[in-house]
Amino acid sequence: MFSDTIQLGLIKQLNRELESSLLYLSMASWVEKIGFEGICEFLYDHSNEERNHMFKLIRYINKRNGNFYISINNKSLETSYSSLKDLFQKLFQHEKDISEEINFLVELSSREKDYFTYNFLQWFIEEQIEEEALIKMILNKIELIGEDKSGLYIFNKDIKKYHKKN
Ligand code: OFO
Repeated sequence: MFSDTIQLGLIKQLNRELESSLLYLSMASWVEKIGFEGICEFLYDHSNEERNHMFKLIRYINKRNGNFYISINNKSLETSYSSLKDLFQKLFQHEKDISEEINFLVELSSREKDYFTYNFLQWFIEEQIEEEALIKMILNKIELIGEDKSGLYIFNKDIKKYHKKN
């Protein structure tokens, strides 16, 4: 049974995925302006991935014959960061928050005995494990490189190999 509680939880999540997509977009744009085209491409690609996550949720709700809405409030996203490290720290925290929200939804679907949704959400669990690990790995590298300009130059080229294709 596709309860209102589950439907509302999924709607909140799809709006969070949209927010994630816009967050990655604003970060990519900031990075583009400071001249790291490799890191910027990574973030632009990831913005599209987040949009696909939103899409998955929308299509699932439709399959269950539910309804959804997109909620765009007037919240403005940060568009400037003090450093790449600052940006990736914020991104890592964001991904950890999203993971908690997905965990909550899994728990909710189990409580509501909605095993279709429980099963559907397993993909998101796997995805969050990967995303947290990926962003943490990038953050670690950036912390290691520090202010070393040649290190950042090489990393900006290397990041291409971390692009995920979903
Ligand atoms: Fe949708 O996975 Fe990141 O936020």
